[in-house]
Amino acid sequence: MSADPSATLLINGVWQSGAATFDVTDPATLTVVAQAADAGPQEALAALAAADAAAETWRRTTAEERSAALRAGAGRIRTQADALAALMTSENGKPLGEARGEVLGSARMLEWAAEEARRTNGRVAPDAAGGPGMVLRSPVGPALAITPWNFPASMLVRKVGLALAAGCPVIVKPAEQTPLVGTELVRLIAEAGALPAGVLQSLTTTRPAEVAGALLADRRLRKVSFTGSTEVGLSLLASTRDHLRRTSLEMGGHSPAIVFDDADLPAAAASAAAAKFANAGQSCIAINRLFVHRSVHDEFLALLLEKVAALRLGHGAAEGTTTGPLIDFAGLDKVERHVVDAVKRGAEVAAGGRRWVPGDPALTGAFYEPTVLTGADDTMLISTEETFGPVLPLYAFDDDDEAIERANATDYGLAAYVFGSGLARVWRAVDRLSFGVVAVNEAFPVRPELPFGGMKNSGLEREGGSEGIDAYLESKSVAIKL
Ligand code: TXE
Repeated sequence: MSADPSATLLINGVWQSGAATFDVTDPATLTVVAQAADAGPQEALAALAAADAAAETWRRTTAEERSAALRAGAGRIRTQADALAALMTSENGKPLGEARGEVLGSARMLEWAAEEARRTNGRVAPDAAGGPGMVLRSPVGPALAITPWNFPASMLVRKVGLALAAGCPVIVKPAEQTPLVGTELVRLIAEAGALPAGVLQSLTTTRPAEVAGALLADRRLRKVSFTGSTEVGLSLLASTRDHLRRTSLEMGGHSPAIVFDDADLPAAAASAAAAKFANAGQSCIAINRLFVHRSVHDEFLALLLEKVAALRLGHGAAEGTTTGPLIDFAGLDKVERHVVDAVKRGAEVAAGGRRWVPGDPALTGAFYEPTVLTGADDTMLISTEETFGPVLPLYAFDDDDEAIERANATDYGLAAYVFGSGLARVWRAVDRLSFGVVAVNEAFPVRPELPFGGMKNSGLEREGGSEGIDAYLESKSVAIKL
């Protein structure tokens, strides 16, 4: 990066500050921690021209060279993990330990992409009509990666790794709330891998619709990969009406968890708490609806409440903090609305249920107490909409089919969780749940080796696994007559 810390635009190999800047704030204290460059359509089109010019060079780079570049980037991320985590906490608010875990997870994803870079080979089909057929695979071309604020490192690195591994230049557009760690990751990956100008670029902006709009209107952009709200995701898909292009969407979820009566209850309670309250519940795979078999409901609840009582709100950088603030007050209002609605309709607050009032007057951010509700029913707002906050409603169920049916009763289909020990019973649930990712007795089902993505309104395409790289490759069939 240049000496100017607000030079957060990387365009054609040069770090630039752009015509204007914007403030980046610490969501725990609402103080300004840095400035970032505010790109507009002009910078976006300059980046696209550079990506287009670099596409052939990057495509011709050998798979082995691309793999080595990505591995070098992963190594650099590992050595800088503490600094990257601190940067993430300063703009996102999550506890340092979680931030560090995310950074190291990002390095693992990049290492996976480095391996996959060497496996983009096609295949030879058997002879027909006098000769063999061949399937060649080639990069789709310049890609745009639009990423959210909740996992500002892993979402960005996953897209960058898979795009570069496939041979596509990529322009990243990090969320306006969290431009710093994304920009630093771009710098580390570009430098460590000695990437040619235009292969990896970054655009920070407060005008995402204008910046993305300029790129989407241009047919040189061949791929868009987006993680964020359903509304924006669908608008990106609509933009392909005039310029058909490959589109990957990951648009949130409304994850159910089912706790069978033969589950290891202490382990299930610990996993459920972890899968709900990490990142203050602001995760697309956070458990939003927890179905517990009626015969173990009270015992499970007591175990869960012990875990929740151990959570500590505070500044993410403070020792002992397990739960930071929500990203902003709009997020807090939604959480509050959902809890008030649930209580009005008969749910009971078993823990939390209100804004947190910190002892430290510097903590002016949007804090909400980790909350557990019991007696929830399927009509409450909390049951029908993604809350995106630290609220866990419990629903009692009597038989397995009922639990599975209620779990599937959502337009989302990203992640689901099953806790139980009887293989046949667990397997039946896994088979019948309509979700792209199913966690069995596991709190964190994201692994580089596994495709990640949703069914139904949760998205299109997958990231991770060999499917992740397929999303950046075209196939070309060659029919040969000898
Ligand atoms: O998302 P946005 P927001 C859900 C969650 C959350 C809600 C709103 O429920 O409460 O969405 O969050 C860029 N064209 N998730 O407002 O606006 C934006 O700059 C192109 C789920 O933060 O979708 C950012 O980089 N891009 C989720 C990214 O889109 C646009 C993660 C996400 O922002 C754009 C985050 C436009 N018109 C929120 N408008 C998950 N799946 O984990 C915005 N952006």
